[in-house]
Amino acid sequence: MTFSRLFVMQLVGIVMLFGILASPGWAKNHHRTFVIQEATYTRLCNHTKNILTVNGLYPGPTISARKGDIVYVKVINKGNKNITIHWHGVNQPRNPWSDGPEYITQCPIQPGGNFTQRIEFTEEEGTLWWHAHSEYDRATVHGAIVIYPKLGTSYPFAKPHKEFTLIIGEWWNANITDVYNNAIQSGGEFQISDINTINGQPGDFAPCSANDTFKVQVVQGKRYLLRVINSAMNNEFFFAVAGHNVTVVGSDASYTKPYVNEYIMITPGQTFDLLLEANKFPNTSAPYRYYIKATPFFDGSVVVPRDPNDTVAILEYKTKGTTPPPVPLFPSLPNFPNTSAATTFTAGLRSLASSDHPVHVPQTVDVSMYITIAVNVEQCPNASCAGPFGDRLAASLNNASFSTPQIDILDAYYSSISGVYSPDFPNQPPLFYNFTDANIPQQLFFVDKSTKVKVLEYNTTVEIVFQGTNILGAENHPMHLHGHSFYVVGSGFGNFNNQTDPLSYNLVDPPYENTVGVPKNGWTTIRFRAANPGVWFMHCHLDRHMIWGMDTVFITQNGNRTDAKIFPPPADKPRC
Ligand SMILES: *[C@@H]1O[C@H](CO)[C@@H](O)[C@H](O)[C@H]1NC(C)=O
Ligand SMILES: *[C@@H]1O[C@H](CO)[C@@H](O)[C@H](O)[C@H]1NC(C)=O
Ligand SMILES: *[C@@H]1O[C@H](CO)[C@@H](O)[C@H](O)[C@H]1NC(C)=O
Ligand SMILES: *[C@@H]1O[C@H](CO)[C@@H](O)[C@H](O)[C@H]1NC(C)=O
Ligand SMILES: *[C@@H]1O[C@H](CO)[C@@H](O)[C@H](O)[C@H]1NC(C)=O
Ligand SMILES: *[C@@H]1O[C@H](CO)[C@@H](O)[C@H](O)[C@H]1NC(C)=O
Ligand SMILES: *[C@@H]1O[C@H](CO)[C@@H](O)[C@H](O)[C@H]1NC(C)=O
Ligand SMILES: *[C@@H]1O[C@H](CO)[C@@H](O)[C@H](O)[C@H]1NC(C)=O
Ligand SMILES: *[C@@H]1O[C@H](CO)[C@@H](O)[C@H](O)[C@H]1NC(C)=O
Ligand SMILES: *[C@@H]1O[C@H](CO)[C@@H](O)[C@H](O)[C@H]1NC(C)=O
Ligand SMILES: *[C@@H]1O[C@H](CO)[C@@H](O)[C@H](O)[C@H]1NC(C)=O
Ligand SMILES: CC(=O)N[C@H]1CO[C@H](CO)[C@@H](O)[C@@H]1O
Ligand SMILES: [Cu+2]
Repeated sequence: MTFSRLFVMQLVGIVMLFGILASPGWAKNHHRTFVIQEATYTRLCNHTKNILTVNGLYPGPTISARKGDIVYVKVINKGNKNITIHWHGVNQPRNPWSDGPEYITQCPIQPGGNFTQRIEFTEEEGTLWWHAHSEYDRATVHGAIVIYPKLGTSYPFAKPHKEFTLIIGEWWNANITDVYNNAIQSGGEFQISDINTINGQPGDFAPCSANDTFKVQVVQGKRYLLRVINSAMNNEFFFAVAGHNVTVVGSDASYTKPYVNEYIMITPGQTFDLLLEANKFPNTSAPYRYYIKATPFFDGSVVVPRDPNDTVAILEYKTKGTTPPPVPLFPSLPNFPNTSAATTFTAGLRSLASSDHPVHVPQTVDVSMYITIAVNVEQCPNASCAGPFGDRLAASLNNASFSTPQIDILDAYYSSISGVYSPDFPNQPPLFYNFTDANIPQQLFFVDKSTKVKVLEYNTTVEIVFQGTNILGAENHPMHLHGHSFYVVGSGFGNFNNQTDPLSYNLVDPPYENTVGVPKNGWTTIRFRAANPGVWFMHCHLDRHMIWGMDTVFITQNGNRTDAKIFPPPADKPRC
């Protein structure tokens, strides 16, 4: 028996292969079924345990489509708990109903229930992913989304010989529902994962994983596309392939200018499309196997519990004739706290900005927001919680710590149900001080819960300056916006200076992303046009920060034209 000895991994391979082979025959609109169910896995050699899955697969099935397609996914909950599914990075124009975050755009699908979600790929092209958006379920309930160019169009780079999807994840030996419930009940930290994985496998240094370590098999002289997804709950990663540079050609399903690197840094929620030239064999003095390695990046100013384990896959040249000795070679990756290595990589990303793939960067701003990001505490009666000072861990945006309501905000908005949320999320923090100071006064640590949303008029342009703070420790926060990608026009360290920092904005070819890392004790500016009417969650993609309240919601109102209004709700929308 081996670590998650997954006969199902082979199934995933077959499904993916079938997807690619079958691609010319796809209907423009197609249907998939996702059955939420527990499946039994053997892990760490000897133990078997159940995990929640889609269709018994871990990672779950890949959704393949072309730009312009609509995929209907019937999600049937045969598990024993509430669940929702989110299509991460898909804009879902006018259709927040299918977006998925629990109690934001829908009530959960209860055990025995089902819900058919409509996923329309309008501007996305490249790699995205789907995942559960309820409690801590996405730890095991996630999979890839691959969006190919429309028929008759092609990649803006030479067609790769073959493609591979690499999903980086975190594995818990524990029951995920227990991990979630324990943290919620105690008010303290979440139990950390036991090991990090690539396509469900930690790699051949972990006990019993050797035979199942994921292999990328290549042929000398060919070019490959690696679709890399970070599905981890809390870990950001440096990622590299030994002996080979990678060329970034896409991020978050948007093409980039080709960008050659020895490594990448990828936050939870992000995806990168990488070209790899298999140019190292034959050369009998060179090894024919190279390690693909992801190592956690963490530069926090205070020590928080984290899973430090590296995870590996293998790049293997298919040999002809004599087989050279298998001498695996490791990539050299930046050390875990290397902020400048992370920043250097991120700062080099540029949109392709070609005539076929143009950018539409808002040059003027209608709504300007300055949003501070913080990890906080919430007062706990009798100091009986497991967080700092006996209080409950919390997190906030502009000092508002988001509390998830009992019925979904979309329903409350659409049906004018009052008392569910308040439309007063502020455009700036209640107090200005040195946000990155080493000694922030303790009274600023505390926050209260509320459900504040920001209402936007249709078609307004929005600029958000995210400001990292040093409350209870600074770190890189991957901020994710539903319903839109945004242009990342600037980033820097320290307090944002509203006089000088805008002078450095890139309004020509900034990267177009759905998740951006706001650097430790630094700031990041994004711009987008609010032309997607609906209710859209915005949150840190470190799951425990999201759960602690590092979130808000944008409600974009309908426009005047009939094609600028939210679709009517689907009849099978889950009820609370
Ligand atoms: C698996 O079980 C066998 C016998 O029960 C034991 O000797 C071995 O150490 C176990 N291996 C691991 C990795 O736990
Ligand atoms: C986790 O434990 C709960 C009971 O505490 C159980 O109902 C559930 O099936 C378990 N989940 C998995 C995936 O094993
Ligand atoms: C989906 O839910 C509807 C309404 O409860 C029910 O009639 C139908 O049988 C369910 N379908 C499946 C496949 O579970
Ligand atoms: C790996 O496979 C080899 C050959 O099939 C087998 O002898 C060995 O026991 C396997 N190792 C593990 C950890 O499953
Ligand atoms: C990778 O790129 C760097 C800088 O562009 C270069 O110095 C290095 O030789 C390249 N490495 C390989 C293996 O091509
Ligand atoms: C073969 O590989 C070795 C080790 O990577 C390298 O030093 C040598 O230059 C390579 N030779 C050729 C012809 O590429
Ligand atoms: C803010 O605090 C940081 C860290 O203590 C310090 O380096 C910086 O000079 C301070 N900035 C201002 C404007 O006081
Ligand atoms: C949105 O605003 C832009 C710029 O003001 C304008 O060109 C465009 O027509 C507007 N779109 C809609 C749908 O109103
Ligand atoms: C610029 O920042 C200062 C604080 O540094 C603040 O008082 C002022 O209101 C800001 N101006 C604008 C236009 O946001
Ligand atoms: C909708 O029409 C009204 C009345 O003509 C106008 O005042 C308003 O600005 C329009 N709203 C948008 C978002 O275009
Ligand atoms: C499942 O969802 C329903 C509907 O929102 C809710 O009433 C119920 O409390 C949820 N169950 C759990 C265990 O959270
Ligand atoms: C399987 C494995 O190697 N797990 C390691 C992950 O990291 C922790 C902390 O260093 C180790 O204790 C585990 O052994
Ligand atoms: Cu965060």
